[in-house]
Amino acid sequence: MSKITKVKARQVFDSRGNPTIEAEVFTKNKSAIAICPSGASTGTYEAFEKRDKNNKKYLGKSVLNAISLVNSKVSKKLKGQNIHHQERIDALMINLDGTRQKTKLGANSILAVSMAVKKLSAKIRKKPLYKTFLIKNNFKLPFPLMNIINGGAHANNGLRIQEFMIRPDRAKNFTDAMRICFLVIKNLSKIIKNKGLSTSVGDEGGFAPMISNNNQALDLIVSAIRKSGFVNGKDVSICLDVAANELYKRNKYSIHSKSYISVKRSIQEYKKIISKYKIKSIEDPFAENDWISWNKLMKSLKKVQIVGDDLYVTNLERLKKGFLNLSSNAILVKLNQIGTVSETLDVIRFAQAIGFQTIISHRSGDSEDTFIADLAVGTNSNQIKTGSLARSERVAKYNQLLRIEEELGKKARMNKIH
Ligand code: 2PG
Ligand code: MG
Repeated sequence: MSKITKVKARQVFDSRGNPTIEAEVFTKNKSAIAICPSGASTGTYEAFEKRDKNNKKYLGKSVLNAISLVNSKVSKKLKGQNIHHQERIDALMINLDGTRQKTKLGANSILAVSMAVKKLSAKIRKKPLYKTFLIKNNFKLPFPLMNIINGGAHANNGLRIQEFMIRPDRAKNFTDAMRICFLVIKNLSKIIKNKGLSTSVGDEGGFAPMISNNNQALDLIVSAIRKSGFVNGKDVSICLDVAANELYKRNKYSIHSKSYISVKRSIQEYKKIISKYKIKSIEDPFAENDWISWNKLMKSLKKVQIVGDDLYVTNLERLKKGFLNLSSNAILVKLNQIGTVSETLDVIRFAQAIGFQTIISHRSGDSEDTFIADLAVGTNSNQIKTGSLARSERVAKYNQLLRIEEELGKKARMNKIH
């Protein structure tokens, strides 16, 4: 039996340059590290991210208090535990914290430890990480959802919608999926440049040109798909993350332009862009507490993937509510929204049992840690959303998926999307 001898945390930096937690878990002869990511457009019901809030140090963003709790309390609690007992270890941390949203220890400390435990267990068993989750064989590669134009809280261009993504729906394998996205992105870059706009990128590696109209962004993507020799809506589909929490005020939304309009009119506008641009997936079309509007949209659309992110925050109770209310048909899964690997797996298991598509996701503040690439394959998740083909913290996840595909060889298959 391999027992945990020590847990150590340290402050490192995420892709936005903000402090975050790296945890290292030790057994007698081995150790593994994991880094917690951080969001910008966070849901109210997400597990708590503990920061020092001391403006004199790192403008309030340091995580030194959380780190010292890991090095003292968490390390003491986990010492002697069997490294392969992930659920027990996660439960010990949940109980040690004792609050609903993990406010005492912080979900950022708990998650970094939880992921490091999972990695060390795989390392000791000499198994690739992706083989240690839910799936034992017949692994499938996820379709990438590449965020190629950034807006909302991830850029400063004034675009209402946060993420304009592409999904290579007819890719034969993951390598092919990457080739297709590569071509569209390179052509998009040329098109943006030719218009005299900037090709600088936002937090998730997508271009962030100074345009503020959703349709302008969609037109650019349609041109790039066409220029690459693909058919929009067939070979490549456009997918959106509206992040509508940020665009909500007193029962009205400013999704489609700066002015706030009713839910009824917002749905009409959604229908227009869906049919004009052949949009196949919309994440967070309405705000996190607006269950009724989600249901209205679900009832008025056919064959569109409706994804709950801030709505569910990878929380089983909220997912159950969404299922009962017919709120969506897919869930975005982010480990740090809930705070442990075990709870994340519970949510994925339930989502798959009720026929939801599962989409594993990065955060806008991310790191070189590629845990989510393995998680996507190890749970047969249909899709992965991890930014564009720019910024190493995004590309690292795609590169890990290419390695996994190569290792699986002939057995590798692409997942199914509705
Ligand atoms: C989202 C995410 C990731 P953030 O809204 O889906 O793209 O953004 O990490 O800022 O919450
Ligand atoms: Mg989102």
